[in-house]
Amino acid sequence: MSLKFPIFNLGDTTYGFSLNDDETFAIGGEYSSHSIGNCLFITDDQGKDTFNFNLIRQGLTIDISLGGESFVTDLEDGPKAKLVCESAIENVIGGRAGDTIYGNDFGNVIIGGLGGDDIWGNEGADTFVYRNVRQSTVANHDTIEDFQTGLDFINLSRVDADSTKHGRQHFDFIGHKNFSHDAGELRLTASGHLLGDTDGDGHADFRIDVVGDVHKADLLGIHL
Ligand SMILES: [Ca+2]
Ligand SMILES: [Ca+2]
Ligand SMILES: [Ca+2]
Ligand SMILES: [Ca+2]
Repeated sequence: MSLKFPIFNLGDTTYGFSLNDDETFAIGGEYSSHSIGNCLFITDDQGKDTFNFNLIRQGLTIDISLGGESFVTDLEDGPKAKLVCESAIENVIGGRAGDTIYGNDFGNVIIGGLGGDDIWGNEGADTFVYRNVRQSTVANHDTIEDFQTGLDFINLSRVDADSTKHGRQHFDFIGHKNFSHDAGELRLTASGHLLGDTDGDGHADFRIDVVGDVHKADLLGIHL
């Protein structure tokens, strides 16, 4: 039994989701509904649209491909509700725990959020956006599973790379060199680990694992 709940929206729409008392998905804000059964279909062919899960504290599987399903992955009895994409959603903001995120064939903007996220951009020119170093720490790092150099980007322009100075500083990219105890250095290991030292102690505080070739030209918002 699933409830069909089509929503047609012109323009750029952000769909925000939260969990209600029954731990089922509910759409927040003006789309709020607490009577959703176990399945919510999103139909939205217009504009650049975003699924925003940043209020969700449980791990999610998020799939914005056509027919893709999104649901909380760590509920004890399995997903009690899910979202189904019936048309193009362009962008994703993940939840606060470790999520598995699948983009679609369009160019997507994907923010994994807190937690160690496994992210696939799929086809199209995708941009993986980081807003602070807490989004991908050494202990809980993201993995970008299908990076395409020259097509996809990792955008670090909003990250404060130096915790020893006021305001926001961009990372200084040092290639394959070792850290020199200078806060704000970003290095790339031979195995595709992007490592950032934000406090200058010579140890990484920020880490993104990238599967596939990645070069400095693929990184936005850093000093080369
Ligand atoms: Ca894509
Ligand atoms: Ca996350
Ligand atoms: Ca993350
Ligand atoms: Ca700073």
